Amino acid sequence: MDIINVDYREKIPNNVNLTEDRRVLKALEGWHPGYLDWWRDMGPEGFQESLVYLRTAVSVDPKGWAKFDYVKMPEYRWGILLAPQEEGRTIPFGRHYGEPAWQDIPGEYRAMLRRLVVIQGDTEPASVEQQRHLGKTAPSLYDMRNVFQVNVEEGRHLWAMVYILQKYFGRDGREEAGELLQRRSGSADKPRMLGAFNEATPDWLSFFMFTFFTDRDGKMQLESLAQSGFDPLSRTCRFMLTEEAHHMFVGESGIGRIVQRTCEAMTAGKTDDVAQLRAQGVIDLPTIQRYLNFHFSVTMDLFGSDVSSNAATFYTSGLKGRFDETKIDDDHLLAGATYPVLEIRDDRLATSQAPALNALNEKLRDDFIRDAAAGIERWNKVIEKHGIPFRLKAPHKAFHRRIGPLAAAQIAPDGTVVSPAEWAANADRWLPSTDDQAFVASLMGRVVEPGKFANWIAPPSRGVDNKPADFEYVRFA
Ligand code: BYC
Ligand code: FE
Ligand code: FE
Repeated sequence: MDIINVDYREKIPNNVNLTEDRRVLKALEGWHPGYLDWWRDMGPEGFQESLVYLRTAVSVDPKGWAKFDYVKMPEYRWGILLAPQEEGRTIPFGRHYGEPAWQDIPGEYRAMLRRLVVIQGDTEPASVEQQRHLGKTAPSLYDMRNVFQVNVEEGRHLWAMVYILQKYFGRDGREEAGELLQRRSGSADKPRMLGAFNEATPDWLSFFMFTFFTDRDGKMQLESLAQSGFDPLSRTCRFMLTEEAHHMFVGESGIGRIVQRTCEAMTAGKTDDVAQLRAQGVIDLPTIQRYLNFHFSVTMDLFGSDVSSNAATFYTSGLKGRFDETKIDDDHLLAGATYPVLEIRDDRLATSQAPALNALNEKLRDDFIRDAAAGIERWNKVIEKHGIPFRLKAPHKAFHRRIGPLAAAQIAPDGTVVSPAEWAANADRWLPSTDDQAFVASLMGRVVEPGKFANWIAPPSRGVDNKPADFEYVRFA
């Protein structure tokens, strides 16, 4: 089979020659019904029979890999697509630097790699579970289609990890693949593995913040795993990244449109009075800032502890590299190198130098912050254009942490260590209050007329797949 174009007549579309890999095909076919049960139980509630205008990956050619059509989501073709194998690819970092990339997993690294793949895999269905009620309150058909697009692609990302588990990890892999369908976001007894994926995504402001920040952790982690010496993982992550770009677009443009609408109301009414703006049914900028603070901080935690021996081992072993590894000009071993990390000294944040190998989580967190900052500045451009003296801002990376040494203190958005009493007195200014949440919830109501948008969000500048503004992105059953 052609590596670039995918045969869609097959039950599981793929470019990994599944028809000739009977063992893996059988394992995947055995897993498929459970996946569909999970999708029906935990996927978008109330829209399983609707026709949704979705893109499906039909190739891994960067110039044209997707086709758009109306699909019922349970009939979506979740395929297994790996970026083409690079002739002569070598391991770009760690103690195996320069050796040919592995087509199979070295025995001594199996357990570690399995853990990385399971953690990656676990986040994908978790996000679908978190977003399952959003269709009911979509601000337009365009937005409804976008959340469903994100959902089916996160479903495909789960397939991508399950393929790796079933092909390369034998019985253990099959067990892990089963368990990925058992855990549930927010469950008390079988929660998802990482913190942010057990938080609720109850409204569209949260959804857009999630896709802007948390899907961007997905991007950074996938970029790091795309460097892996284990070539099949690298290739699968490289293709996932093409889809990831759309998820972050949904978040960035979604918040941008909310900010736009709020600024229009502020300009028209010549006011920044929160009560007045809320009475007009738009989301005031300070509330947007508090949601930003929350999603930024839970995403900070996803990078793990600032100093981590796991991270050092993943790197040295050649399993997980750095963001842009091949573009960095150093020894790719980090021998003797150091990296600044934060600690709390005399009730203040202070910097100390850690071995760079152990500080790889912190480095990726910093890379993420730079990547996110550019998007935040694009939101600020909208505010600036309206002549409004307010700027959105990422909080300090130490703010509101639950993971790593900074979790031991209470830290304000500006990075000041505060007492529990000060925290309690200010928490409602720094994070969404119950009042904010109730207000945002009160705005959520479904808008289904083609071309119409809820009052709190501006229309997008262009449609999906160049469709006109009043295109019927979802047809209800
Ligand atoms: N919550 O040594 P440490 C995506 C655990 S998102 C709960 O610092 P390490 C997506 C940690 O597991 C990308 N637990 O950890 C986005 C460890 O547990 P054990 C997902 C946490 O290993 C949107 C212990 O604490 N992919 O794709 O250096 C929609 C000690 O920590 C958390 C990946 O993350 C947390 N936040 O780093 C859909 C890539 N943080 O071993 C999808 C794969 C840490 O003591 N994962 N812990 O039981 C990794 O690279 C690493 O596992 C981590 C953690 C960076 C997550
Ligand atoms: Fe994903
Ligand atoms: Fe994503």
